[in-house]
Amino acid sequence: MTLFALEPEPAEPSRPGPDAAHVPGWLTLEQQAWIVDRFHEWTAGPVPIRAARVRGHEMSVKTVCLGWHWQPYTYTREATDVNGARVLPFPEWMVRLGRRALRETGYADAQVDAYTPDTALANLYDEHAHMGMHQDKDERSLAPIVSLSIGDSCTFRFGNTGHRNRPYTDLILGSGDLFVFGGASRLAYHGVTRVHALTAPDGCGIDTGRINITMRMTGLDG
Ligand code: MD6
Ligand code: FE
Repeated sequence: MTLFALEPEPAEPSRPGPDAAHVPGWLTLEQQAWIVDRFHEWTAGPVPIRAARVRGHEMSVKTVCLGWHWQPYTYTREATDVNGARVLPFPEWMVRLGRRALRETGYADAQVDAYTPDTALANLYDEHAHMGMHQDKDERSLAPIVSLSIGDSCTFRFGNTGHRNRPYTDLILGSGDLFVFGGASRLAYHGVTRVHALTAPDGCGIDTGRINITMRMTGLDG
């Protein structure tokens, strides 16, 4: 037996839909903990983390944004529904990470090179939070979305592009997992049905709760 037998297997992506990929354990614990440190900087930043209001109801998930501020149905540079401050810039390291995510899930070189995400939504879930089935369609660009999860695992429901009902696939997004949504899956309905409390691994940087970061290309300029 070599030492390699003791190393975790490099996870194979699973493909729950066309141009969609799930890579369990894509980030190391050290990378996860480093990103959690960045998350705390973002929430201390000019725009505090907040629950967005959708049709008059507060979401159970709290969100802080980078690059562009998302509020239901629009992106702006200033967080006009929070405190009016301009959001933090989109970090260069996240552009590189997004390109690596596309490369490692089989996207063609031209798509990898063209990928320049300019907004990230960092969501914080407590054990009771969830996200209803939705499409991500506030972006003008249909470039892929790259999703990173840290902390407690969740049940992620990945559906179809037509409507929010079956057929869908329920999968577990655990700490360090990568999920990429592009091409024919870019407008698939999806949601988070539940968070699995007390499942965050030691060393990931968060004891309880779940952080999900989605980077996107808005297709906006200015
Ligand atoms: C979440 N994610 O995982 C919520 N959207 O907490 C999303 O809504 C999402 O993970 C588009 C692509 C990937 C995602
Ligand atoms: Fe989404």
